[in-house]
Amino acid sequence: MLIKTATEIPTREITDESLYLKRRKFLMGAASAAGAALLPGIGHGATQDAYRQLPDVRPGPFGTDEQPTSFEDASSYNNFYEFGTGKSDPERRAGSLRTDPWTLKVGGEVGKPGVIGLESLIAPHQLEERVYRMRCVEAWSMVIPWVGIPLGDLLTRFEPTSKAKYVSFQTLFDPSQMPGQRRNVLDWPYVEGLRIDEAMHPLTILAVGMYGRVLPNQNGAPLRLVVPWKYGFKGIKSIVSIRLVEKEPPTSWNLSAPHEYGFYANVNPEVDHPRWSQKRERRIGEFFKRKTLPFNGYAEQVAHLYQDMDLRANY
Ligand SMILES: Nc1nc2c(c(=O)[nH]1)N[C@H]1C(S)=C(S)[C@@H](COP(=O)(O)O)O[C@H]1N2
Ligand SMILES: [Mo]
Repeated sequence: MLIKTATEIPTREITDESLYLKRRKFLMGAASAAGAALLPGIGHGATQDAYRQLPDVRPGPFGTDEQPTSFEDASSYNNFYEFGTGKSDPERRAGSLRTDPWTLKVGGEVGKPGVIGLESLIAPHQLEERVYRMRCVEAWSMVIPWVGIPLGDLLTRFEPTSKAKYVSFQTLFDPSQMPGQRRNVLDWPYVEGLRIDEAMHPLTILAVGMYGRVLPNQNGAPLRLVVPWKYGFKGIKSIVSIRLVEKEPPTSWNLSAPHEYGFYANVNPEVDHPRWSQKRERRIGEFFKRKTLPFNGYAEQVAHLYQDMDLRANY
């Protein structure tokens, strides 16, 4: 008989199988949430439970104990120019993005380049929750419980070569799914970059969820970057390609307005944006402004990465 009784199945096999099934489910969840958003009357203001819960998430390091922003605010006040330039456009329009199946291409200066499905990309890793302070260059901030994996752990699997000095990221380009790409508000596709030590830093994560659930499309489903000591625009959404490269890669906001947005984009209350101060910020959901902290409060973890740099010149 080839059919094993339950007691004969080694524990490891059971774990792997159930993990596999749960992971399958989380990706299907992303698809059904996107589907629901296309139905009239659903999608706008969808509550948290419209999104599939992620299994096996453990608390990760570096979390803040500050009060998280409400899910409703975090999923309805967004920047995602692929779906329009207004803050409420992404929630209203991102239902047209298909997130399943999804593949990521990893290439450039790596020993093992590849194209990999989201499921296999995430499967070898333990999902972690990281409650991070986030701050937009427009001087508003949020606290978001992200679910993801350290970017460094993932990059290591592809075996970066000694020439890998930077990491370059690219968002999907498909105007049929991303109607904002029919207008030239940015040079599409959206691109971002990090220096290799920033990318490998344990604070830097690739997020697949928030609030314990799969990412809403408007927040960058199914895979987005989260770098909590930098302005929000570094957090590129709906990533399809990661390349390790030798030279500093172009970044979308620097390309569009080089005097306003630099490559580093570290949160720095001492360096004003040319059109407004960066000294304070409004936490979404609060009335009074609060002081902006250097590196968004993560100086202890990351200031050493920039010790020999003039952060006024390298903004
Ligand atoms: N592809 C893409 N990624 C993007 C953007 C965008 O327009 N397109 N906007 C950025 C900006 S300016 C911010 S503040 C954050 C907002 O992330 P959130 O909507 O999840 O808060 O996403 C960033 N990532
Ligand atoms: Mo932003």
